[in-house]
Amino acid sequence: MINKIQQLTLEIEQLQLTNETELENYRLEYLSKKGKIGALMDDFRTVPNEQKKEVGALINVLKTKAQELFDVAKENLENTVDVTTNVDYTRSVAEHQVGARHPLSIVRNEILDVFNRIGFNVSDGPEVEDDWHNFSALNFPPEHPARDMQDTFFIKDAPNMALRTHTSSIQVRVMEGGQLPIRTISPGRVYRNEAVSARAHCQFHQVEGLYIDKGVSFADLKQTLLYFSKELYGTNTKIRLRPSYFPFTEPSMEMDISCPFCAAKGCNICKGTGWVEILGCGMVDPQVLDNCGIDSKVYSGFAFGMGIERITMLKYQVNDLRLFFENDVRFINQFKNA
Ligand code: 2NM
Repeated sequence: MINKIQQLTLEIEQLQLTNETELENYRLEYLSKKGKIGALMDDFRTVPNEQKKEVGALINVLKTKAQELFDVAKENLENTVDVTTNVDYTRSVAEHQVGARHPLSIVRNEILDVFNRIGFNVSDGPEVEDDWHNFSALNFPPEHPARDMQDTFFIKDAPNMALRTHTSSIQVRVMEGGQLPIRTISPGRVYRNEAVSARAHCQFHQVEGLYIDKGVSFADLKQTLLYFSKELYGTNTKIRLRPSYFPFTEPSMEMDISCPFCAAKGCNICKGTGWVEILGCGMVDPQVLDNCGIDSKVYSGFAFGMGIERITMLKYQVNDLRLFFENDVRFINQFKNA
């Protein structure tokens, strides 16, 4: 009898109860009334009286142990997630909802990328500028209309200071720095005193470029801008230069690209002409070089400037400038995958 009890104890200690079926079989085989431990109770009746105390105690220890094994296994099973159910535990967590980049930033980065690939660095400067860097060094005569209160935001109590009207002011600082040659791109926000409408705003963004070295020619200007246009609008893009005027360049030009929307056949975006204007450019006026401490007898250069809003409106067919400055997420989120 004692042997049998020890035998059963060993037996249950070796069992593995790792699922519902094993657990239930264990319960039936050992714990139920007709199970192996229950059968011991029947045998117990035949145990001689003088041994009953000892054997009874052993049976009780076994019973407790068997019940404990069952309870622990059951608890473990209940706390274990059943990996056979229909849940994919290898799936990645829900994607974090991030915002979209502003369309002006997307286009600015594209422009910077194109020029970065041909050796231009990026330069930056203050948005509040003095008269010299924004106007005088750039050859704006004292009576130029841009110097008028009507066109420029001057700083109250500091009449020599204004919000920059173009990022050329950055390039004056680069030129004054005297590190030649110069190949730089200057992106930034600029300000003009204009009534806000769908087509005009008191703030907008520019990218200006400047290349100064010995022997920089008009041919360099044309090829650089042709490369830029093809990179941004596709390899079939053509460019056209029209004479224009800026105080800081001579000669000065406005550049059109063949309309990227209708392959220059004529549509409502190019107003039937097949061309759309995207930037102004020219050879830096020798006087501007000299103003900035660069010897115009030794060095020459070209410069260009464009409004990022204009390029972005063309690219994404945005028809109201004000959308860029309202930061309405319904507008911005449309550029999530751009
Ligand atoms: C434009 C058009 C033509 C320009 C000139 C300069 C500088 F600093 F070299 F004088 N920077 N950017 C320039 C020339 C800008 O924007 C329509």
